[in-house]
Amino acid sequence: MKKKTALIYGITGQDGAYLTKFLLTKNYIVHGIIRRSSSFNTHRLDGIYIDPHYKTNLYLHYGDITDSTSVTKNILQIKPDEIYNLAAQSQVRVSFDIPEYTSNVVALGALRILDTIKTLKLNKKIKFYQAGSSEMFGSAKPPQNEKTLFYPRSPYAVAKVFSNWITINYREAYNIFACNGILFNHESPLRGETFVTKKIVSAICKIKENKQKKLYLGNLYAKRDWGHAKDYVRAMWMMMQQTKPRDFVISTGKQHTVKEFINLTARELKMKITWKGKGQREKGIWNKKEIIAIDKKYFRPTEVESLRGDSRLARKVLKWKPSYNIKSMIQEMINEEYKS
Ligand code: NAP
Ligand code: F7E
Repeated sequence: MKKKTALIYGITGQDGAYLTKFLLTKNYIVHGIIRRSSSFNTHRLDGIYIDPHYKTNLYLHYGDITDSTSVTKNILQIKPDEIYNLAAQSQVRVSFDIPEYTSNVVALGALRILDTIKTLKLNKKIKFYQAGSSEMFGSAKPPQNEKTLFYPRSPYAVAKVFSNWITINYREAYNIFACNGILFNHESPLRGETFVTKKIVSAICKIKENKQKKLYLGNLYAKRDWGHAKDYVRAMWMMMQQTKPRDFVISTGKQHTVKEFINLTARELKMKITWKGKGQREKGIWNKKEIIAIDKKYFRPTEVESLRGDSRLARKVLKWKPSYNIKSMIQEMINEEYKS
């Protein structure tokens, strides 16, 4: 049987790396777009990438989703069966500092790919996956599902709402197999260092080993529905194997505060943190030392307070369910932290 070809935008990110690994095990030929950078940005693909002088099913190409000519050229040359658009300036806090750039990548990036599929008349050939986000729900009350109205609370989330709707519009207007995965937060050892779970696990491990003194955080009371990236990329692929394109929420259905995540991490490390003070004076104490403090620079101008997904549709139609829970995910993140 002819091998399927996938093209991944955002291949160097957390999800890109897990999806690449997953698709290679499914016997795909995988192409990924990387950005030119003055320092290496492909470390997550270490151990997966093979020099194309040898036998490999993974190929990397330079490009940028803000650059239409490269989008058109790469899609025309590769003519993949499936495109996964995972490219994003994905840091919500940073999107308040660089809103225009964030919108260009996140909102218009999706449009550039979709319009290329349409213009090149590849709508019968290419299936398109758009990385939607629970951030689009913003202030909407949990549990959030496919029918919940969006109320985005950051430039990042507003841009994701555009990419969500432009995907639906191109699906309806041009008969493209295009679907949105509305994924809740998902984490892993490959998570970017500035996201709260990775920042917490990494810091608490270092504090225990006396390699770091203190961890500074923002809002400890935001609630998130945290799953594992490995489970979530499998869901992306499952959506693309359907006969009809449809949008799906992917979530665990369980919710924890940032503070609970800290306590769970500490418990796995056999550390007991006690908490003192309130608001910006709240502190976490371990071994009589103040190891956690609040820094207001990590607060957002508008916060998303409470996310908990209802993924019953995906569980029913895709037969998807997560294999990790928060405890096993934290354990894996801790184990990998000690290996690095
Ligand atoms: P990530 O680790 O931040 O990776 C983002 C990827 O996008 C990187 O490969 C990055 O390349 C690439 N990228 C950024 N700007 C680009 C541009 N102008 N042109 C081409 N590529 C560009 O994000 P992730 O956690 O893997 O998430 C994957 C996608 O899912 C993102 O769209 C994110 O917004 C969305 N999402 C994530 C979560 C989550 O909890 N992780 C939940 C819902 C939705 P460099 O390596 O060169 O920077
Ligand atoms: O923040 C709070 C912060 O940056 C989670 C992205 O992948 O998931 C991610 O967005 C919560 C927020 O993720 C710190 O205020 C407290 O309430 O890990 P995060 P996020 O903003 O939920 C969604 C689904 C995406 O789509 C995004 O691309 O934790 N928080 N103190 C902190 N957050 C950070 N980053 N750093 C802190 O010091």
